[in-house]
Amino acid sequence: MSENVDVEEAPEVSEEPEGVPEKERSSQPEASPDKHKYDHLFKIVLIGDSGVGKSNLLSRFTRNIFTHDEKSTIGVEFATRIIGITDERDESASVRIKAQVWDTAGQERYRAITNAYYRGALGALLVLDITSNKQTTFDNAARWLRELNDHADSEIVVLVIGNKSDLESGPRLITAEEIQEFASAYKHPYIETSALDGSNVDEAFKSVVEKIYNHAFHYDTIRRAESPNFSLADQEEDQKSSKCC
Ligand SMILES: Nc1nc2c(ncn2[C@@H]2O[C@H](COP(=O)(O)OP(=O)(O)O)[C@@H](O)[C@H]2O)c(=O)[nH]1
Ligand SMILES: [Mg+2]
Repeated sequence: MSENVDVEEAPEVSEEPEGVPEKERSSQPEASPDKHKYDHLFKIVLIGDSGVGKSNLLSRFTRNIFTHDEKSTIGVEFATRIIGITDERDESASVRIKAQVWDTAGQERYRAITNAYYRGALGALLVLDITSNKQTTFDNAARWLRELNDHADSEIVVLVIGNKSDLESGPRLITAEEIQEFASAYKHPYIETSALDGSNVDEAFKSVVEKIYNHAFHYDTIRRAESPNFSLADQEEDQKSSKCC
């Protein structure tokens, strides 16, 4: 699948939310060149315990960067990358989707993720660390799914990720079958990734984007989430006002 991922020459990293798709701004004189054009903007959130690799999955996907530093969490609220996907209803049509992927700023440590984080999200990647304690991982994963249930759109597309697959022969504590069983119980797909060596990272994000586009949502839902009146700026305000730590 990776050969279908349309990597931008310089994947874009944003610190400022932008709520309006490019084509809706195309009348503006400073409209970006073609390679920055996209058809839809999808907000996707990363969730999961601290230390599982959320920030590194984001930086691998958007900038092809991995860092061993524990502090990689601090920094961007979200980063974006445009990928090309196929429209299942018209396979000759290529659709460009801007994935706007939100990362926590470490609030998961305090269980203090705000509603604004989830608002408008069409997809969620629940990241588990295959080298973590099994019981804690599954207890917390169930809690993350409850949190999604409480705060996100009921139709949100969820992908369960077992990260750090490069440590397969090292301190792996949870088998693929065990995570698969957990994910299946919630009817979510499962994929193993490594932010370190890049395995399956593009595939994971692309599969969520494709599912959002092709299966899960009616066109209206996508339009509503993208609407200029649905305010990512409001989200930013909410986040600013709720930052506590
Ligand atoms: N071996 C390995 N280490 C990883 C991987 N992803 C993240 N890490 C390391 O795990 C630690 C936590 O990663 P980070 O992305 O900050 O996790 P977050 O707290 O979920 O955002 C860092 O030391 C990373 O270098 C991976 O795929 N393989
Ligand atoms: Mg982080």
